Order: sequence, then C-alpha cells, then structure tokens
Amino acid sequence: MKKVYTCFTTDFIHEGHKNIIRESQKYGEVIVGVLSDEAMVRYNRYPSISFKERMELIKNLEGVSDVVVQKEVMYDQVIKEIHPDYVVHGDNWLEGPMRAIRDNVEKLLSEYGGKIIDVPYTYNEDVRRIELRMKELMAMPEYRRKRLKQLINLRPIVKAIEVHSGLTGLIAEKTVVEHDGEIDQFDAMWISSLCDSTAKGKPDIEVVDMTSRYRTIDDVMEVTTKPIIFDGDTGGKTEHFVYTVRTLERIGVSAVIVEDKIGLKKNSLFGTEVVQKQDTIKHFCHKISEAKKIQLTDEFMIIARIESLILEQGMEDALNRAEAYVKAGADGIMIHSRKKDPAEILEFCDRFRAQDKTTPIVVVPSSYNTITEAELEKHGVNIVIYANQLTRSAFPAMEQTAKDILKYHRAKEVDDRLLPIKDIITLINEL
Ligand code: SPV
Ligand code: MG
Repeated sequence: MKKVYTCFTTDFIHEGHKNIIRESQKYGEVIVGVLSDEAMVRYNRYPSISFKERMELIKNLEGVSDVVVQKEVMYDQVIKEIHPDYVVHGDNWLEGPMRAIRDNVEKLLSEYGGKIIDVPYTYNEDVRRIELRMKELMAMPEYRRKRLKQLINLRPIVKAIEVHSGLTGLIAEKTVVEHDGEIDQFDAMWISSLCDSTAKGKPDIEVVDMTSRYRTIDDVMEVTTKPIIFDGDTGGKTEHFVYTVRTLERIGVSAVIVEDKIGLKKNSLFGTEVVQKQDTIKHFCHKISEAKKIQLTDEFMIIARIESLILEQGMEDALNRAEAYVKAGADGIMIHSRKKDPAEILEFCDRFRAQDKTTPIVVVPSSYNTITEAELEKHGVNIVIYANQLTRSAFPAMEQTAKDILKYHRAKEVDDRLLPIKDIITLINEL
C-alpha cells in the first residue's frame, strides 16, 4: 500500500479537511501530520486546544490510519522519516508565501520520485464561517491576553512591531514574507506612545490621555488577533496606574511597559539633551507592587523599563534597578539605550542573565539597529520591539506625495508609487 502524507494546521475540522482525507485515501493509506504548537504559532495559527487534543481529534477522523507530529513548518524531517509516495495539500499553497512550503516539499519528493497532489481548496459558506470563527476566537480577551506569555515560551525571540491604528494593525497582523526558504511574520504588536502621539500630531509627553490611548487599542483590537504590548509611559501616579492596569488586563492587552521616569516625561531618544528625571528605586518599586496586587490573572505582564543608560546613570545603576524591580514583582525588564553601538545593551543582558536566568528581557533597537534578532537571542533577549519604523516610513512617503501633487498640479506623477485603487478598496475584508 502506498503512503500518503498530509499536514493539518487546525483545531476545527471542516468539510475542507474531510475532502483532503477523502482525496488522500484514493492514493493509499493516509498519515496525517499534526503541526506542533511551536510551528503553529510561527504561522499565526494559534491553537485553541492542546497539542494532545489536536492529535486525538485528527486520529479519530474517518480515513486516517496514523497521526504523527510535524515539528517544523517545512517538511524536511517528516519526509525523511515517512518517505511518503504522495503529499496532499489544498491548492491554496500554490500562491503567496505558502508557495515556499510547496517548493520545499517538491524538492524533497523529487529526490526519490514522490508526488504532490494539489486538491482544489474547499471554500463554501460553512468553511468560511468556521475560519472566521477561529479568527474571532483568537481576538477574544481571554485568548489574546495569554498569548504573549505563551509566545515567550514557544518562540526563540518574540518580534513586536509598532502599531497605532487599525491600518497599521492590519500590517502587523497580515504581513508574511518568504525569505531564504523560511516563512516569517511578526508575533506581537507594540502600541508606542511616540507613534500614538505622533499620529495625533502631539508630542510624546503623556499629553495624549488614557481614554484616547484606549481608543487606539480598540481600533487595533477590532481588526487583529496578535497580542498587544502597551507603552504605558511613566504610568503617572501610582493611584492612577492601578486603574490603567485593571483596564488593560480586562480588555485583553498582554503587557504594559512602565518606565522609571517621573514628572514631565520626554521621549527617551532625547536622552540627556532635555530635562528628564528618573524615579527613585523605592518609589518605582512601590508603583510596580501596587499594580501587581490589582492584577487578576496570571497572564498579564507588568514590565519595568529602566532608563539608567538613557539618562547616563551607569551600568551598575541599571543592574541594581533590574534586580529591585524584579523583587517588587515585575514580570519582565525592558532595557533601553540610544547609542548606535549595542555594546552597553549586550553587557546589561549578559550581566543580568548571569544573575537571573528567567525574567524576560525586552529591547528596542531603534538606535543600535545593526544588531540582528539572532544576536539578541544569544544574549538572552526574549522580546525585540521595532518601536517606530512604520510611522517613520509612512511620513516621508506621504510628504513626498503631497509635495509632488503641489509641484505638478495633478496626481498623475505620483500614481505609480501608490497602492492601486483596486487594492485599497479590497484591502479590508468585510464580515
Ligand atoms: C515608544 O515607542 O514610544 C517608546 C520607545 O517608548 S522610544 O521612543 O525609543 O522611547
Ligand atoms: Mg514611549
């Protein structure tokens, strides 16, 4: 009997999956690969049931003779082990970034004469409804909130990108690339105070109030499922910060990052060029511990941001603060620097990791942007935040367009760098 392999990335079975199994049965005995949690999150397919439950679910389907674990998005390992005569998949992998997976399978099968069977993708009302439901479920607060902690355990490094609107949220949610035979996307979103303020034409000095910041979160949440890390600035007064934590946790935000500055906050990238004051260790620890008492779930994270390097207070001060903030209950440490050279960040990470093996480290490589994710990971970093690049890329593009329309007294000259009208009207999916 010939061996037929197909891989499932789902925890809801619909007609499309049943059809794949029926088609597979025509060629031989059907072995189904169940994608591991680690591989599923790379795909932004977040499992709503455990891996064991997924194995059970698929094992019990009619026509399935065996189930195996597929640990990676790419098929190298399973094909090596199973040596299937056929690999069956929906024909939706013929286009877009999933094509890279098909190319990988084709190459592996060609080495011994195996074949791919592309089955026409089933897209009926029922399938559409189930897929929509899966997505909607992931947007619910109880699913979204816990995802950041889960991702820290499942991903070598969690990658977050700045968002400040529904549109930038969609970019963070949907952008997938295929590069060097790997598929990649962002894991999480950062609601930057700088970019949220800038989008409103305001300076980054906590002048955009919390009600307005919550509106931004809501706009993003409406159209996305990925976890949110909220830039809480200084958190304001402790008595106010506890309310912020309560709200963020309730609506499904995964983490707030609160920085140890006090009084009128200015953006960290100004460093010592403007007057900025760092809080005392005692006062800031009190802010953290009071907020931790308010928290209701184990899932929400309060991450303490250390401004010692920004304010040139030295490495020892940064490390002392890190230790104190963790003792006060902080669930993670963000260390910031505005140097072009990543040396001080890496020194901090190495020394912090020597004394604390587990507390997550968050970094924001805006200035020291030559460092790669892999290097940061080697130094114990858990979350990397690309804090402002979407805003900074949009602004020059919009300004140039405005200038050119003024120059040419018409819009024709700018047209070839614009998103086609057809694409902009179909960019947003209707329910
Ligand atoms: C932000 O994005 O608002 C930040 C990071 O807080 S930074 O702008 O570098 O201070
Ligand atoms: Mg900020």
